[in-house]
Amino acid sequence: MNKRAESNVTGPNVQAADLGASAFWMPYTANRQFKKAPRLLARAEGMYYWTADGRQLLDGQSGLWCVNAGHCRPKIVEAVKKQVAEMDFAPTFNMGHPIAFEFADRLAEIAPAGFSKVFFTNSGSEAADTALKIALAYHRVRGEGQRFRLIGRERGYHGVNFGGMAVGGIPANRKVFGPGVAGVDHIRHTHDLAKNAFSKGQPAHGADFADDLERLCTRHDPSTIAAVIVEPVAGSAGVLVPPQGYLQRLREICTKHGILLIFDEVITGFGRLGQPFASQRFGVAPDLFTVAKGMTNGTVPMGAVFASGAIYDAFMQGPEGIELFHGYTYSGHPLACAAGIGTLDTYAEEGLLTRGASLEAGFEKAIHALKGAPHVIDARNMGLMGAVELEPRPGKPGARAFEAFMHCFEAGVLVRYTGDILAFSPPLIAEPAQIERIFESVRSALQSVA
Ligand code: PXG
Ligand code: PLP
Repeated sequence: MNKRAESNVTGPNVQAADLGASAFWMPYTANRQFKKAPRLLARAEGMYYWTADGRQLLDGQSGLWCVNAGHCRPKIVEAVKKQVAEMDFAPTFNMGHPIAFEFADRLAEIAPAGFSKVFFTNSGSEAADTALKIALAYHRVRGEGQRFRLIGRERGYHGVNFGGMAVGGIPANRKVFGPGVAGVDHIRHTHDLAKNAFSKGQPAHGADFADDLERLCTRHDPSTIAAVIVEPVAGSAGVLVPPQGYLQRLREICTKHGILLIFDEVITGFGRLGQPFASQRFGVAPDLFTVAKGMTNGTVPMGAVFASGAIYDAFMQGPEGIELFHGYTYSGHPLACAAGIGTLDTYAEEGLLTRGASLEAGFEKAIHALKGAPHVIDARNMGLMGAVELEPRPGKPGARAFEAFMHCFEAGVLVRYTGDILAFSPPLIAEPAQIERIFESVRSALQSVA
């Protein structure tokens, strides 16, 4: 037996008391609270997890918005096994391996028209920083190096690295980390409960929130702005669906001023909204877009930036030599590429990149049936992405959503909570009855929450 298996700290039947002294500094987690009462997942298949103590959990959040094809799908597992035995790692700096070229071409095939180039990263955070750097370098190589400003949006999430954090707009993710990147500003968010509560799909009011970009253009002079980055539907902040006409308006303003529009599709990409990518669902084309998560079905970490041929060509017309001084040791990692190809095969064989469209009506009905349940002040949805917002308990923000999450967990359903918002993103293989079970479990949880 190896050391790990012998140890009762990391073995499958971890006792609650064992984790207090664990070396694992957990990400985005209340470590002291969690380690006192850990919730450990040990196995997964299809729509389900099993906990370390053997209980089955219906996965209402696709792991962490990433396992779009469900867990441990055979094609993906086989592809990774084969690749790890054949070639574990190979560099992509001044060298190459066929599978990286193959995966990039496969991605370009399913991308919206014009997005013919793919730059590989290892996460959504790295994809966000890469996209921002490409935007800056693109303007520079075209002789517009004065465009240095980057614009994000309030309540946006673009990962945790310095660039993505700077353009991100969730206060807790920024406040203790100093002044960050210079030249960043934010447009306002699009959440307007007073006008749009319980919207089904895109809210009717708020296209004019996009005009906030004109305000920043006036403030800074638009010729200094390199790019605007937004999530087509904000995920981490609690599923904020863009108002009708909003993204079109943002596109028009960017085009008018020569500003690049970047869509962060880390959550919305790979079928979450019933189309392969959100830009197709909304009929609005960005200049660059980022992906991660569903790209490899969460199996091996990977992210990417998709660029239009025109952006790539601008670099190829620049000085000879390395066109972009940027890349990660693991850009195009063979295991991630193998997982990605297995993922695209699975998506294609089962029609998963558009399956969300056929499930959307049932998902919408089930989530909006929670209108009138205790504490519910909003329900919103698009594709297989949804959120239920709760009235905070006075003096205890976040307590109600956490308790509802715990009730669902005890009842065998895994959902996500953030602040007083419960978020839902089941795998795209979900059956209608499983979707109904998720929301039934939320209903009964809310009846138990004071
Ligand atoms: N952009 C977007 C739009 C994301 O949703 C990232 C970038 C960063 O990706 P990485 O792979 O670096 O984590 C994300 C990640 C949540 C939650 O609770 C959301 C994310 C990650 C973890 C939790 O909603 N999104
Ligand atoms: N730090 C040091 C000292 C390195 O040598 C490297 C890469 O060579 C990095 C950081 C960046 O690591 P990665 O390419 O995995 O992002």
